[in-house]
Amino acid sequence: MSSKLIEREAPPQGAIIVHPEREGRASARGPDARLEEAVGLAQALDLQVRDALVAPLRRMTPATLFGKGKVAEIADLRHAHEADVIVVDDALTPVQQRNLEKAWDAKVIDRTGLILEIFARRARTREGRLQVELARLSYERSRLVRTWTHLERQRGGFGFMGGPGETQIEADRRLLADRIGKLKRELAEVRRTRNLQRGARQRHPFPAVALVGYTNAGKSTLFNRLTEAEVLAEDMLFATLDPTLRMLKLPDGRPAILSDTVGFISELPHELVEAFRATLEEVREADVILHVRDIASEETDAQAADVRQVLERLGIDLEDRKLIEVWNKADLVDPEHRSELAGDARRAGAVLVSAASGEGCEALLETVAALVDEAAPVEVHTPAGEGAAIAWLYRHGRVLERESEPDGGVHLTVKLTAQAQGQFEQLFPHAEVRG
Ligand SMILES: Nc1nc2c(ncn2[C@@H]2O[C@H](COP(=O)(O)OP(=O)(O)O)[C@@H](O)[C@H]2O)c(=O)[nH]1
Ligand SMILES: [Mg+2]
Repeated sequence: MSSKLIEREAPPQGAIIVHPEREGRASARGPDARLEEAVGLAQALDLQVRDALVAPLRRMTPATLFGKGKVAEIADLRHAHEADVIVVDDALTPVQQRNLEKAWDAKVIDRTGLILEIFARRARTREGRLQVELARLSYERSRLVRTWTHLERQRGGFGFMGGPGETQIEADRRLLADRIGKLKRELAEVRRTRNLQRGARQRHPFPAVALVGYTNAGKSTLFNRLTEAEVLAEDMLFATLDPTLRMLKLPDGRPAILSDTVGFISELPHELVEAFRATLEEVREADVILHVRDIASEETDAQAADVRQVLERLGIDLEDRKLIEVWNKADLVDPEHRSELAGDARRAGAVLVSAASGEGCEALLETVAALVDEAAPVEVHTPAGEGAAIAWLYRHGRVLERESEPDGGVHLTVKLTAQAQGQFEQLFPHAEVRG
């Protein structure tokens, strides 16, 4: 059995990406756009893409998917580029995968395998990790079943003839079935306690901002750009846990938490839908969602429609959500088109930025701050000697006014998120809070 996915070996470096173009495929996107997406996915795995090509499939070749000529051509490319891995952006049968690995003398990953690997790296919650592992094992199991059927057919269809190969596969299948059963029970257990975990996560009283959008839209670049100014002490909290969560300083000085997410993927293999949902848990809980779009792409409208649909399917109500469209890659738009686009963005309530150059990012942060700010200020009275309470308010909210009173108490007018207010009231029961 192919256990590469389960072992999670470190990914090889150099890669060649091949998008098989099937004739008559009902796809909303052209082959070049799909190839570009596959390249983005490979980069998300830190693969170094050395070459990328669309390979038209003219006739059925069950053993290797591609015809002889194409297999030889890719073998040459693989040697010329010294690539360690070939990504085939489609579903491969286990037999095809094995044959191609032999023909190319390289590791071969298909589309499902690639996406699974990305999800595995990005799953944040325990539930997310279990969900992804379950999808991985189910993927492995489907490969075993197909391999087994294949062997059976080779022997003329007499399954009862047995043999060492079959015994091994049977054992592997049992092992997988056991692990899948165990995972499902764990998952059920985690779900039961999920509400507890949610409560725990809300303990940090900062507003949460989540980046969503298509693969390649520029989420990670924007994530780095928006949080580059300084690495805050609070980052230490997340650093060891999660490289995709970072503190963000809003222009008015308040902190927020920014999360980078797995990108949306066109035509997500159906067996990965649950795992995908699980990796997007934090989007459901965000105060503000930034929908990052590659505005320079020809596919930008189709992609945006897909993203909205996925968010809706996740149960995220876009009507009363605080969602900002971020039109990224403004630097790639030609100059005469640019002012028109800026006008369109204004009318659509979107913010035009370039994560690469930093243009528009300050305006974006202002927009985020304004959205996070909508709660009315609260009046807080702290009795004498509650210096810690005052310091806490400065750290977690925005103090608009401060007045010392004759009895040594302090009166403050503060903007706080609902979570922060709740936590403050728990931590400092002697303070008086009026909304
Ligand atoms: N020209 C330009 N390229 C960008 C910009 N933002 C991101 N990119 C590039 O787009 C590609 C995908 O970016 P990445 O942040 O990885 O996208 P993600 O998949 O959404 O996280 C990378 O090659 C980035 O360098 C931008 O504002 N302008
Ligand atoms: Mg990214």
